[in-house]
Amino acid sequence: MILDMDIQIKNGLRGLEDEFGQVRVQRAIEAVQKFQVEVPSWVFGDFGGGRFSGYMPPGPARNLAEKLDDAAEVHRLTGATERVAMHVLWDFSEDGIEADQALAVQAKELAEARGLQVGAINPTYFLKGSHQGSLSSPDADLRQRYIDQTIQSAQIAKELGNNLVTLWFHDGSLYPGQVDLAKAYTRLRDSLIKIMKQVNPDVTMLIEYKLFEPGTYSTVIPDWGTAYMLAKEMGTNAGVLVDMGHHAHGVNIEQIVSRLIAQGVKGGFHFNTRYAADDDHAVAPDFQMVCLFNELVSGDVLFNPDTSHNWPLMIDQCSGRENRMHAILHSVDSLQHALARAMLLDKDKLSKCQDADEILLANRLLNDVLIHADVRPLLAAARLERNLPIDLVQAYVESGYQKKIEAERK
Ligand code: PSV
Repeated sequence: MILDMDIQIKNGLRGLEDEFGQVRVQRAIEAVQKFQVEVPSWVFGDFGGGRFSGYMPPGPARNLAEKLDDAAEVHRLTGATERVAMHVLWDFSEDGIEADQALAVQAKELAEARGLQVGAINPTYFLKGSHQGSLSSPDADLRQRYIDQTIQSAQIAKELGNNLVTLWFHDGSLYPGQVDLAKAYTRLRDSLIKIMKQVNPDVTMLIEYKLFEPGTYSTVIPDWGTAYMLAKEMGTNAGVLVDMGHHAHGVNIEQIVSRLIAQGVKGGFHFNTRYAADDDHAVAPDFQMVCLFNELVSGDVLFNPDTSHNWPLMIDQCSGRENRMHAILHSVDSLQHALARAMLLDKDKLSKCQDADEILLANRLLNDVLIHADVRPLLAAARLERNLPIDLVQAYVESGYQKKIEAERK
């Protein structure tokens, strides 16, 4: 059986080498082995379910220690998810209003004890008392509370994390006239400028935009243009965070990514899959994901030796129906698929087609990697060399971990 598998992998690799060249295949294997992505602490807890019908996929983590147990299991299988992104009021707070520094210190200790690291710190602007918004709220005291929380988040990111803070604002409105759009924007902008002046220069702040939800008429940062304007006001340590599900249908997200890279704007990713809107489903190894990775690879923001150019990559999903562990493992697998494909592309050949205005030849060349290449043998080779399982989800199913957590977390 193993022998058959070995032969299949070798044959598959040979096929890829014949088509794309040995050098490119080897580079793709190395890229897959180097690839790292953060997982969100909230995918492991009870946040995903409960929105509709109160259903929770079995075995949710009941506290941060259990979330980190699950994250460690994911990292054991993938070797690619050492960092865990955390939400200040979900992970470091007793009352859901104030962040507790001691709990943040504990989070780092819990993470390290499991071979993990604290990743991006997310201020939590959307819990109790923030129905009128956070940094755009007309209530000055409330704004100050969130300004303080953001500054504290930056301190946590500097002292305990990876110097990264990611900001998402739920602020918005349901009806025209409900909110003064200009005033809401300036209150947010001025708060962010105030925050940035008090934040250690080592810390990067990435601003997330979202077209809608919970605001259905307006959100205070609906698009990457607004996020970029705000980042510019905040200075060179601020940038834009792209989340798949935060766009209107038909938006060319890879073009946004390529613009940000070309403009030298700091950027980052929240990966998930969007079928309807902000579904927060597991990442699919689809055409769009490969197009995105194609921009990240050609923009040299993944493995740049000058690490300040590299985009932090995070998964942002919370599985409401499917097994959460399967879903996150599937996401890592899908991202590695997309990366491997993007690495196989012959950029020189593509440029020649573009220069010669060979429209369909360029498109077909891209499709050879985007759609037709079977990179499973390449991923298998990359994983086997690092003593990782070939099939991440199957290895989890066979590990017995799910049975164990379901029994322990009844
Ligand atoms: C909002 O939809 C979001 O994408 C933000 O990044 C939040 O931090 C995360 O999901 C969890 O609510």
